Amino acid sequence: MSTTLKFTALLLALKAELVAQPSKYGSLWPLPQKVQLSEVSFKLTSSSFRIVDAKDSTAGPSCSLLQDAYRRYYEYMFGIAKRQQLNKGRRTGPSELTELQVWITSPDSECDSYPSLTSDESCESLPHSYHLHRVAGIQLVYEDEYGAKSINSTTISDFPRFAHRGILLDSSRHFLPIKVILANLETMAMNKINVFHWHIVDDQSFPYLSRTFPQLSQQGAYHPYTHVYTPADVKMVIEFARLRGIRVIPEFDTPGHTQSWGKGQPDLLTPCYSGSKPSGTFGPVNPILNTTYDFMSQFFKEISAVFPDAYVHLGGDEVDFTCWKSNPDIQKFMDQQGFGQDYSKLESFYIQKLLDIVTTTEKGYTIWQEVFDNGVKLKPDTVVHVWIGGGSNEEMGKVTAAGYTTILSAPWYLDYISYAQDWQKYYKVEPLNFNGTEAQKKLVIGGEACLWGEYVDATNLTPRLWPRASAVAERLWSAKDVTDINDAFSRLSVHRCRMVDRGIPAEPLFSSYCPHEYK
Ligand code: CP6
Repeated sequence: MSTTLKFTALLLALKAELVAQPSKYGSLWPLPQKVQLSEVSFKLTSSSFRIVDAKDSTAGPSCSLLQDAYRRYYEYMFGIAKRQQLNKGRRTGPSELTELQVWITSPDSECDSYPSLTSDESCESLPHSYHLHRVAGIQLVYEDEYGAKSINSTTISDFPRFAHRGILLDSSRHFLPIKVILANLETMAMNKINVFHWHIVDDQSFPYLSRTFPQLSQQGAYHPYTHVYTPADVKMVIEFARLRGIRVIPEFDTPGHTQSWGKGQPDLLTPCYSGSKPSGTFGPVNPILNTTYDFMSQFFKEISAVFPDAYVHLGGDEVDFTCWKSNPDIQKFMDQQGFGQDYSKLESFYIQKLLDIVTTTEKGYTIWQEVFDNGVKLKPDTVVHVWIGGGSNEEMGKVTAAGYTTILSAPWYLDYISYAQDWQKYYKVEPLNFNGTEAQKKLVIGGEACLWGEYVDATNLTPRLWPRASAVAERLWSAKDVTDINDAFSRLSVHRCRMVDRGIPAEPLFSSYCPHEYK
């Protein structure tokens, strides 16, 4: 193609992107399952408006999760500063909305529990008794040019299409300060993302401070004090997430991706050989030593106590066989076991033993797809995480045909960037677009956007993630037929400005402006 031709094509592409009609759904994101708008509007003022427990609510003042949420949502609506300006004596006008009654119908006991795969995330909102659910209610509030706030009477009936809507953050390639993690949990809640997949350790560093094996982070973290997550840090992340309906699923990836583990745990990794001598380098976890499994038992016993979610992610991806092949002790073991030269059998041998260990901790587990591909025997409730091959619909067919629950990440690698509106590519993915029965499709519990950390740290994580991950959030929450890309562009543009307003540096979708930018 000639340069001029290319240039014309680019200009055409840019022109085609300039479509910004306001959506009749304003800035709702992700779009609720059912929305009935009306023209009837009410004024909202910080001095008169209150969020209160409805008379018959099963959750009351003792539910700190809920009271905390009321306070947060009030702040989203009016800001912190305005809270001081209480104006008790003022009479309220006839078209003023003074109360949001929140009527919780699930058992009160759920208030102190952790969110789970089976948590009820549905909600109804009725005019006059606005039923606040996480974000939708707040998104209906709009401002006039003087900053006065109103809300239109709206009926919403909402529930998620998929139960598992996650984001993977990688705190090993670069350490992510707690502040950054919390800010992104807050943003996940704004987007109804309900799983934080914490890829906490990897080859490059081991920032998790283990009580049982403190030498792992002492030796394996980038810095033993400043670049670690202490037990108190981890607790804070889990509680911050819980209050926002977000599960924290930690990933401790083995037997590959474990270079940093070897620094503080001698003999855990396989010594690689150069000819007949150890070369001084190490490979994956050593699968032929009993000490390996003693270590894993103790380690995962701790992990299962520290992380309350019913699942842990055990990794199992990208195991490089070169080092195992070089090691004479491993070769001998392969012969004894009758594995021949099939190193995926050795990998399966390891994973099988690991899964048995983790089963004794009463946790469910998630594994990357290679573990399934290698034919490892899995518990029926194992979640298989599909990440290879962009579209990857074939793999989804295979995994679900074998009866396993699955989550999709292959089309949602947000660490890849391009000079384009790539959110549209993520938005257009249809997770159930594979050949299979209805029963198979039911096994797809959701998906995750992955932000691997090689090129990402505290300086650029947030704008790289948002609003691109918002596209994935709507795909996983909203109805299957919510596919209008122009309507999505319009709503997402405003949603992105809402994130910016709340201090989250979400990047722009395209040439545009936000009303509050220069405040
Ligand atoms: N780290 C770990 C990674 C990746 C995986 N696991 C990865 C592989 C390929 C791409 C992006 C990320 N960086 N532990 C694979 C699940 Cl393209």
